[in-house]
Amino acid sequence: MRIDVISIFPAYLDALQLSLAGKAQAAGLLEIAAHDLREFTRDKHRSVDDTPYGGGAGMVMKPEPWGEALDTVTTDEAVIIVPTPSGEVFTQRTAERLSGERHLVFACGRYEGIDQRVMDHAATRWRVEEISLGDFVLNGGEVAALAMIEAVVRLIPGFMSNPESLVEESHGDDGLLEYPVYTKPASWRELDVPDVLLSGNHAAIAAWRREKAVERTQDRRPDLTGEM
Ligand code: 6GU
Repeated sequence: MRIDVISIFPAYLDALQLSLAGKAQAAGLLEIAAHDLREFTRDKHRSVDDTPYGGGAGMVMKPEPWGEALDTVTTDEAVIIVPTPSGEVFTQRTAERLSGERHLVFACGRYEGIDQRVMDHAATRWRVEEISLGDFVLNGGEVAALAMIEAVVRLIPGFMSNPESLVEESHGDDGLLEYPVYTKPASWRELDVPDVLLSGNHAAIAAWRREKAVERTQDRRPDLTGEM
């Protein structure tokens, strides 16, 4: 997979050289490049924003640099992802779908957002998705892009050193949150690991884990259980 990120703060994406994405790049499964939006300006002040038509607070990102940047980095097979709190909500299903793509371009806006014509024009040439991480507001799309990239990249076939760990995790196919996990020592600060996990009875362990996953989901995320 190839991932390009366009931002006025490309240094945010330095974190991708660490950990998961760093390993995937080293293994040749992934190529990530961050681009500075200001490199695509043509005026001497390298300006990327201006006041909103219709008035209101804040600034809006100008269309011209975005047009130039997307024309430069986007290939025919690419999907353009625009992180925005007004997008469709990103879920594990989104991550799974995107992990099968060959090229993702993240267009990270700041301020009050990007001139809508950028997305409208891009949508005439490429697939474009405006995606949100949830119901809260970040100052820009960079941190959201980092989160989405990590969620996608760990699903690329051949990427995880232990792919079994993908089978049983929160937001997996059973729609349940992950059960609680424990490791040694069996007793710590007078708290004991549940006996069943030490029993060696695999059927009993599976049943206990399922019960805890259901309890936890009902308690923390009743919206996932179908009943609100
Ligand atoms: Cl994707 N972007 C921004 N700026 N804020 C957010 C978000 C995205 N998702 C939740 N809040």
